[in-house]
Amino acid sequence: MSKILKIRARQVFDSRGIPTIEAEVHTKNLSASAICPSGASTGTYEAFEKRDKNNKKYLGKSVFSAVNLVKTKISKKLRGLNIHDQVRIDTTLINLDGTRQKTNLGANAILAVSMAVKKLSAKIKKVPLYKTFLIKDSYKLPYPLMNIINGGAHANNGLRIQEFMIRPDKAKSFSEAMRICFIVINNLRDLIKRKKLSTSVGDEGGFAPMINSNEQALDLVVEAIKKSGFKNGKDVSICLDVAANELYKKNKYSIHSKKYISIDESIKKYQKIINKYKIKSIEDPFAENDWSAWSKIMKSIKNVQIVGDDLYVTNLERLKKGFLNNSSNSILIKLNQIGTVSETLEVIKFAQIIGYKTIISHRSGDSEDTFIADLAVGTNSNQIKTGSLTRSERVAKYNQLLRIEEELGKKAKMNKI
Ligand code: 2PG
Ligand code: MG
Repeated sequence: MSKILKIRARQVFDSRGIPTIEAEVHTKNLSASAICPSGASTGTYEAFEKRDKNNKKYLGKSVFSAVNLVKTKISKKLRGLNIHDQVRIDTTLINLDGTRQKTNLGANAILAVSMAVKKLSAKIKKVPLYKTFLIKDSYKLPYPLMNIINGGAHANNGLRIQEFMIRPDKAKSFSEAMRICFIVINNLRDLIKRKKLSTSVGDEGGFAPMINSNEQALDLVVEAIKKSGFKNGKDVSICLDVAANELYKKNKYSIHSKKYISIDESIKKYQKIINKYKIKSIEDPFAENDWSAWSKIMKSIKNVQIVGDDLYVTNLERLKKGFLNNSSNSILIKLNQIGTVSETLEVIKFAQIIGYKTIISHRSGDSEDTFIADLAVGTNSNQIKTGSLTRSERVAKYNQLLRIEEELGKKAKMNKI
């Protein structure tokens, strides 16, 4: 048994230049560290992110109090525990905090420690991280959902939908999936250039041209897929994250234009773009509390992956409610929405039992930490959403998946979409 000796922590920065926390867990001879990510379009029911609201030196965004809690209270409490007993460690953290949304210690403090513990346990056992989650053999690689045009809260271009993604459905291997996305993205860059629009990128590495209609963005993506020699809806599919929390007011939505319209009208418009652009997946089509809208869209739209992100916030209780309500057929998984590795794994297990697709996701504020790449393989998750093929914090996850693919060699199989 290897016992936890101490835990260090420090304030570092995420990919948006905003402070975040890095925890470093030590046993006698070894240590491992992890960095907590952070979202922009967050759900109300997410676990609490602790920031020093009154510290004006960092515009209220520093995380020094969370860092201190790790170095003092958390380090003291976990000292002596078996590094390989992740459930006991996470339960100790949950109890030490004692609140529903982890408001005392902050989910950022707790998660950084929880992830670092997991990494150190793997390091001590001398096994790759992906081999320490749920799957013991037959590892499968996830299909990438690449966010190639950024809008909503991730860009300032006026696009209502937050993420326009591509998924290389026909790829036979992960490296082939990367190649397909690479070609489409390069063609998209040329198209945007030719239209004399900016090729600068948003928070998740996708282009953020100054256009403001969803259809304009969708036309660009379709054209890029075609120009690359692929068939839209067959070789490559278009997937969306609407992030509808941001587009909701008094039972109405402004998803398709600036005008707020009813749920029924919104569904009709969804149906139209699904048919026209052969869209295969829609995340957060409606707001986090609008359960009836979710079951309505599930009833009226078939053969489309409906993904709950802000709806579930990687929370087992909310997932159970969604299952009973027939809200979706898929769930987005974000570690920091719930705050510990163990709780995240519980949610993934349950989702897979009820037949939901699991999609492991980054946050818009992310880092060089590649934990989620291993998590996706180690849980046989169907897809991974981690931005475009630009910005190192996004590419780092894809590169880690390429390493895992290489290590698995002939055994590396793609998952079901
Ligand atoms: C989302 C995420 C990640 P954020 O809505 O799915 O793409 O965005 O991290 O800003 O919540
Ligand atoms: Mg989302």
